[in-house]
Amino acid sequence: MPEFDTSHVKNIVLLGHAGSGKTTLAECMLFEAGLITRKGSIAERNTTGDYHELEQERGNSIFSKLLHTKWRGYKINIIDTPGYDDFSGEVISALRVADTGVMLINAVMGVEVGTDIIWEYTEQFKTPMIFGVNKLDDDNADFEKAVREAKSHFGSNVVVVQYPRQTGAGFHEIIDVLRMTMYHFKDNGGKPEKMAIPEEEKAKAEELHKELIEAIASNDETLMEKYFDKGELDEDEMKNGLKKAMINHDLFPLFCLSAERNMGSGRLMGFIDNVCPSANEMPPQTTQKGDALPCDANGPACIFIYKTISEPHVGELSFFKVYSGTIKSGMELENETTGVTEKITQLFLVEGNKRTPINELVAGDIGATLKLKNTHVNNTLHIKGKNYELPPIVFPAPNMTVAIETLKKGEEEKLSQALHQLREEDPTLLVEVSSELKQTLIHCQGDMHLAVAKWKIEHQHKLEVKFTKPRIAYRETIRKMADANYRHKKQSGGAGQFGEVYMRIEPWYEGMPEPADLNVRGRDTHELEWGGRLVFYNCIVGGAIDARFLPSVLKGVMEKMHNGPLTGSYARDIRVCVYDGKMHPVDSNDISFKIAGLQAFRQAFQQADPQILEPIYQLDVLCPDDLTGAVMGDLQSRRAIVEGIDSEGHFQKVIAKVPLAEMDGYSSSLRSITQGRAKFKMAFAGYEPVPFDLQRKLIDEYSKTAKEEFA
Ligand SMILES: Nc1nc2c(ncn2[C@@H]2O[C@H](COP(=O)(O)OP(=O)(O)O)[C@@H](O)[C@H]2O)c(=O)[nH]1
Ligand SMILES: [Mg+2]
Repeated sequence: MPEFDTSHVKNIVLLGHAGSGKTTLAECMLFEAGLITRKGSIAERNTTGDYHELEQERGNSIFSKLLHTKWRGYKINIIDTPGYDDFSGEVISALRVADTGVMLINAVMGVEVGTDIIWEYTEQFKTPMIFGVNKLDDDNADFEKAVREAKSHFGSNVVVVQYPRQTGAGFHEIIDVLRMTMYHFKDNGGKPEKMAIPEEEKAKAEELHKELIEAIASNDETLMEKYFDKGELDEDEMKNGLKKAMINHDLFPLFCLSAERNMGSGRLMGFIDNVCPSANEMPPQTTQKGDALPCDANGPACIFIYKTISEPHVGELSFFKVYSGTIKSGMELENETTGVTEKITQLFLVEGNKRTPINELVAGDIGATLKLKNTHVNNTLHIKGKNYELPPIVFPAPNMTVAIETLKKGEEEKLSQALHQLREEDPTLLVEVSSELKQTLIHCQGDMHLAVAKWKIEHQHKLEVKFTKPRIAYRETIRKMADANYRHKKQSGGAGQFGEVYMRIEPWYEGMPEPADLNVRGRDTHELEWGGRLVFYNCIVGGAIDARFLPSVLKGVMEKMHNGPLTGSYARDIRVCVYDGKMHPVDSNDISFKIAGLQAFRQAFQQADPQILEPIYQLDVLCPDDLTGAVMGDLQSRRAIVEGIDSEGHFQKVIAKVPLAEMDGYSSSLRSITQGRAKFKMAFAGYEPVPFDLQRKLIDEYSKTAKEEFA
């Protein structure tokens, strides 16, 4: 028998801006439940959550951590998450499997940008949410302001369940307006003493109690009737009403905490046990095919992998949630995504970096197994004979790209293995080996994310690397029509070479008319793998060149399209008409016509008002109102075109088009201009001509480095 059945398992995710106290609160929850005998702290670098060497070095969370606690007959799985937007992939995957979010608000700071950003994700998942106003022991804490801001940012559905009698050093009492009780804590927190609400607080407590009841009743007709009849709801009615409203994302109860002084976490856990939904009280998960998969321990076994780690002192683990059935060690499961059968040899309960073997896990629970060979994040595994596939976690697109290389030569293969491993653990980090740019690129979320990748490569893979600027994938094209002819002739001993080609080139565009003065005898359209087209016309009259030489001419043109005449970049959107030429009865051959084709094309290109194109990105920057000026000023220095400003929630959204070449280091520079209060998204928009000066500069740089292909 499992120790906890499905309805006694609660999955919560701790959320909030960095520094709001999530990791400290998790530590309280473990300590209060007696799972750890000493409460660790961030200052002493010994919390259960922030066990990773790098987290202890930096003093804040970077990875999401699975922990669990037991409170009054319930198991609470806790996923502690990092607060910085660079690590939002960890938050999103945690939200995918959690059934309730606990959002901490720092009572000193109020609602911060991280709170807002994370809130957006919780809205996508419609996760039932609780607020915890933390750090009420701080002398600068302002509870009323935190509540005001929470209501203004997240709506009047934020309802106060508790308020502090006093904040700052004197924070010892929490007044609970659901239970109409006061909790009094000793200096070092722990189990509070329950007391009657003192006379001078009664009016305020009554008023908040009424507000809470009305909020609950207004979301439920039956309760509304009862409330009208009796003028009151009892505790069970309130709990049930709250549970329903939380599941529907209609009410967000707010609690009081001092995680540092260990006050308030017991009551919060009691509320999680009794009011927050278990997985089987949430709407059933639907498969990709649209079938509902009820969260039932007796159903067919089905799990979803939400995270993988590979750490020296912890091992290689895959974390999963059981969506249906009961998973037992030794079970064989089919991976719907990769098609392989995997044996679950060991199941674990996880406590930060400690793992305890267990025999089984029921539907709704979260646990880990030794990393399965062909199983990755986002895979669904199920018993034989089913075809369940659960919707994948959609990770955020990258915001920043750098090129990476090893300091020592000959370690390329080791680097590629290290990057493969990094990618396996972190789906928000993308690796691209670009044959065009001849660079290995890392696409990531921001500079902090990159620093973590570098740390892992250096410490876990023992490789020294450096990051460099990624080259820009320029394109070349032409802006007017030009003609050229080229005769290739070589007659030095042995067999000679001869080929002559006349060619016209023009900018190609959709729907362009056929050439009026040429006799078109054949046409090929080549969709170029790097974008755009090459359209190749045979307009030869009177058999001036044999048709069998035309593929060689095309080959020569294509070679130059690959390696554009201006900067060696790919060329695009050109129509080539070959309309005349000469052959030699003996010396003409494929190579001669390829060379003639290439050189004629190169000459024509230079005459055709050639233009370098650069990649342009659509950029959206979200920032608070007071920062739009600074954000736009900075964008102007990057050749950006600001297209408008919109408001989005509590943010202003600056919308711009900006050349990729100007976006190097944008992540850190935006962070420093806005003190981390802004975020941005970028997406490729298209190619645009570079300004004249830049074109000159690029051509000069290229001509210094380019070697002539033909002596
Ligand atoms: N005064 C006070 N400090 C706290 C409280 N909770 C956390 N802290 C401190 O705030 C800092 C950030 O806490 P941490 O748990 O790492 O926050 P996280 O980034 O949300 O995980 C640490 O220095 C904690 O010691 C609290 O209730 N009161
Ligand atoms: Mg933390």
